[in-house]
Amino acid sequence: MASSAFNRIMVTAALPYANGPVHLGHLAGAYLPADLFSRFQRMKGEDVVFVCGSDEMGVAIMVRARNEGIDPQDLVDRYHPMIEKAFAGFGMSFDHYGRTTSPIHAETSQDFFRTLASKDVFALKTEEQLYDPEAGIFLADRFVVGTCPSCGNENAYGDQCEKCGSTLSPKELINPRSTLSDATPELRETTHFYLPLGDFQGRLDQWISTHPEWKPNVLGQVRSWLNDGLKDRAITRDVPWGVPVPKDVADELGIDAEGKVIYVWFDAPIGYISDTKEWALKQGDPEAWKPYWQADDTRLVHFIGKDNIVFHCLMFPAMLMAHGDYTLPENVPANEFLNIEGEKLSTSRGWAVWLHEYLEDFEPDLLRYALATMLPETKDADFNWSEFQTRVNSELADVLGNFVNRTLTFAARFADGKVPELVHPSAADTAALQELATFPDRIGKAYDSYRNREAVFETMALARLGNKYFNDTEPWHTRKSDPQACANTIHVSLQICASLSVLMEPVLPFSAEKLRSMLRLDGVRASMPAGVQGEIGWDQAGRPLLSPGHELGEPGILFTKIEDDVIEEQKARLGATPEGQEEESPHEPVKDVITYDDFAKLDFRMGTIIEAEEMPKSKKLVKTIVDLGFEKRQILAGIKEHFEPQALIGKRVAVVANLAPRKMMGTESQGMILMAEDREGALFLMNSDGENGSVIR
Ligand code: B3M
Ligand code: ZN
Repeated sequence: MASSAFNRIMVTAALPYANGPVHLGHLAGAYLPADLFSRFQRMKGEDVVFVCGSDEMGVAIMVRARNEGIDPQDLVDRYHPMIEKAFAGFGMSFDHYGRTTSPIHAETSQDFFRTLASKDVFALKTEEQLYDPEAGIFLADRFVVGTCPSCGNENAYGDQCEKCGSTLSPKELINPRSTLSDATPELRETTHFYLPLGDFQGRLDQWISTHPEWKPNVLGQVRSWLNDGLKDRAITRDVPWGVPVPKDVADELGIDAEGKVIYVWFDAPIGYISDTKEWALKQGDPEAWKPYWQADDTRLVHFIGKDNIVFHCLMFPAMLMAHGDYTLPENVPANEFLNIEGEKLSTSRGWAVWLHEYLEDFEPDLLRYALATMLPETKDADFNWSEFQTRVNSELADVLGNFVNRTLTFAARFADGKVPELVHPSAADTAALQELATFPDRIGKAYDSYRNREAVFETMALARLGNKYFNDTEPWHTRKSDPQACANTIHVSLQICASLSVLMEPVLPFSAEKLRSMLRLDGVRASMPAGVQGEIGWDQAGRPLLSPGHELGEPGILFTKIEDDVIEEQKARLGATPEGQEEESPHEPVKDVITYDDFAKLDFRMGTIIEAEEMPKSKKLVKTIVDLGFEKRQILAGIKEHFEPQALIGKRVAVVANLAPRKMMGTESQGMILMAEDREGALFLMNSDGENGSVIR
């Protein structure tokens, strides 16, 4: 096995963007596979560090925050803890989960950038880009709208016209305007740093060819990029959110660093290194990260989804090569995509299973197991709730749970709750124990080579073996006819249970622990970081782990079956607005900028509603009389669905006092009552202590 040449394993899982909660697709693409691998390797006794963190930089975060009318920092502060919690709930065994807004990350990325600059790796290119003179920033593609040159759509984006689908560059737009200020953007010169990937083509090609064992889906993509020829990639951006380009580097090259940040796909993979540094600090050994990244005997493995292949197999390796101090990934076992109920996952349509929501309804192990059997390892795969139910009911409950339960119940009733001695084993007993001995290797080989579906299938095969053996030896008969044979069945079955409690640990960590407590089996090596270094590890799990006479714990139920209506409810949720995400609905965009003179034309006053009644025949209107101090006004307000007219009397309100009067349903309205409308459409009055007639400005 390749791992013998390595003395430590560095595992990374793609850093999720902190612009939304994590869902099933995330889990299937990178996190579950990475966790299965890390837990297995720790049980094997390998020295593993597994890191991940939130990706908090990048234009996507900035745009999302802008749409919500909040600061990017507030956006990531909302989602980072939510993501971290969902991962913890699923038992992701990270040694560290960081975030790319951390100071260590800024420093690490800037140092990396600086080193590459000092080695003259970067190319510089000066080009004209659209600049918003009012907002004072260069405009990312999505911040420019204008008329599409192909179809005349007046609201085409700088990168694409959503009407006719043509791909555009911001410069092609007719009458371009900035979405930030509505100003007409000007072309300004800006200089960007480029990573000349073409210069690395030969080395990358050569390196990739030393890895024929990589997954075909990964090699396929990489080969096609290489065949097309690698091109220079801009690795800086002129946007107000990101890791700043180091000023010293820019100064030396005579470039204005102001407003220039490092492109998110340059800093994000460096995030893995930053996370490892933070882990090392936590260990009290700040230098401890180094061998994991820089020693030749480190096995570096990146777990990602297929959309990240080019970055992890070409761009980041080129950066690592250029730097010179780093080791290259040993494998990048990318997964394909996971569909849900036969349809492409879509967060905007609510066609997703949110991890935090799942955890409110089910145990994490059930999904870990079911999903592991459906992972998109070689091609896109489909998750569906019925299959989830089948996996849980007919495999976890009927096979694994049932075997454990009947063994432990038999031991409690007919062996005094102790492990009986094995005396004169039958051929069946010996055969079962011999086969048991082969499982650590069978399951382990699959995990080690990223074949998780197979590993999980083999794990269940051990439970099947147990069940079959139990059935074949018929302890319910031998109990009377041949008590020693019955004792032997209980003995062997208990040994299989004990082995299972170790070998099922990567995929079913929570249930494995439950099972060990039913068996009162101690001394098992932990699969979590910094756990117990028990003497029973993966390689010991094939031999009898329980000594005769050992006292067992209470038998219990490992898995409960899931009823149909529970599954129906989950299916019905797909496509609906995700629960707990109401705060996600966007704030209304801020309207076009007005001048002070525009504003000064409006006359707002405080008033008190002194009369209010329903307008006959109107569904919406309430007729009010508002006392403005200097006069009383009749004002119609479309608020009947929100307020009981009676309840409005005496309420203080803000009024637009100089709105031209207009008739509604034959009745004149002489102004307008101002209200705050929240994102759910609820209305609130605007109150103040100022006397009636007070001017609001
Ligand atoms: N955040 C993209 C993604 O979530 C990106 C991954 C970074 S890994 C260094 O697909
Ligand atoms: Zn168009």
